[in-house]
Amino acid sequence: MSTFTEQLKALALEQGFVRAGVANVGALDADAEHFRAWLAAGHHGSMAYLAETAEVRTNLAHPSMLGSARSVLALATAYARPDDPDPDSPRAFAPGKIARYAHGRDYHPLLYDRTRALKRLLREHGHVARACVDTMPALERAWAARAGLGFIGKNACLIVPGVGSHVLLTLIVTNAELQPDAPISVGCGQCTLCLERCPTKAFVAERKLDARRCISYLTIEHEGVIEPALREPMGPWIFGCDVCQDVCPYNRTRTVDPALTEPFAPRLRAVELGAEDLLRMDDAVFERYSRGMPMRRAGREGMARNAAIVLGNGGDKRHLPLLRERAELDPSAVVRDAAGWAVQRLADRGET
Ligand code: B12
Ligand code: SF4
Ligand code: SF4
Repeated sequence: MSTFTEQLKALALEQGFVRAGVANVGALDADAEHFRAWLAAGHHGSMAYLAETAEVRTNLAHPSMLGSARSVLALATAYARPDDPDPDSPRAFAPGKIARYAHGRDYHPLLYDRTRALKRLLREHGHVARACVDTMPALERAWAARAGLGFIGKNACLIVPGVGSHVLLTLIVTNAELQPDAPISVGCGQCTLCLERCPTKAFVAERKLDARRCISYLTIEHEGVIEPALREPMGPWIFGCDVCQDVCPYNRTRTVDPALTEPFAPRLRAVELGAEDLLRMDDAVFERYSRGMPMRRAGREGMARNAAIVLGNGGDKRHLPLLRERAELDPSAVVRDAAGWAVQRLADRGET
């Protein structure tokens, strides 16, 4: 006879999660300290919501999460696809790169759907349950590590042995008393590849990221002008960045059934439309392009800004007429600034 915890985990795998683990919701002491120091150093940049909800993030039994919480079920969803464009090919996109997790549909509804049956089972047994899918205030990586789902790599990502770090996390917080798993003890060893290869040198220490320098933050979360010194290192990234994960040896040995990652199959608009198309889009076209896609978060202005920088970095002078036009006529001062920078950069490089 399997225990209730085992039944829940088996159901999680049936729903499409690749791993499930359980932790008790006792205080996250070391992680909470790390998190507070990270906030105090200002590494969160303009993501003020992280500081505003700091207390809840490390305490799932906080009244604004689930006052009666006893356990958390941590779940991993794999998203890397065999048909993802080759990250090493400069022409993978035309031109410009979008992080793997964003090639397909917005993942939030998918992850919520995958939690439904689990919450139902918990409720049928008289428990209450709340799902956290990225947007709820919980320190998801730290809880997942405590639940033995994987370990935190030097790149700050949760790495699931056998699967890698290309996973999205989901938590189900419940008042059920579930059987906790032990955290796992493997780690990065002597490897430092991610720290060395980060294009913007965003890691201030192992597992400590200054988000203000991270391309993912700059291209997705940051509104307004991007600091000029960080534009060139952004290279081809239009939305998000995968460098510190794509160099990781743990992502070269993964064995995930492609059927599980089917919802993340690249959509044509994500792989066929590139920086040039994005820079041309007006609000109405962007609204259609980004419908149901993660790119919507950056907005037309953010995506056009990123696209202009990528075209400047691309070195192809055929983009000069478009960049000059946007530098003059784009309704956004942020995009005009980025396009003007790109024109100057192409002129300075003197390439064709
Ligand atoms: C804000 C945020 C960002 C910010 C800041 C990222 C960061 N490293 O802090 C930005 C925009 C830069 C970002 C980027 C990305 N993100 Co993000 N992000 C979040 C979010 C909403 C909050 C993260 C947070 O609280 N950061 C604060 C830092 C301090 O906490 P943390 O990174 O979670 O680290 C904890 C543990 O690693 C541990 N820890 C780390 N170092 C140390 C050291 C010591 C000594 C100790 C004790 C503990 C410890 O404790 C930390 C908390 O204190 C979470 C969702 C969530 N609700 O948690 C997603 C999340 C972390 N992001 C995710 C993803 C997929 C990404 C990207 C890969 C997207 C992309 N391709 O562009 C990149 C990866 C960049 C990177 N290397 O971290 C996934 C991560 C999945 C995974 N396998 O780890 C999450 C969990 C979303 C999800 N639901 O799946 N993200
Ligand atoms: S996502 Fe890119 S920019 Fe951010 S830390 Fe990783 S390699 Fe650096
Ligand atoms: S690249 Fe190396 S150091 Fe970085 S997370 Fe992977 S194993 Fe750890």
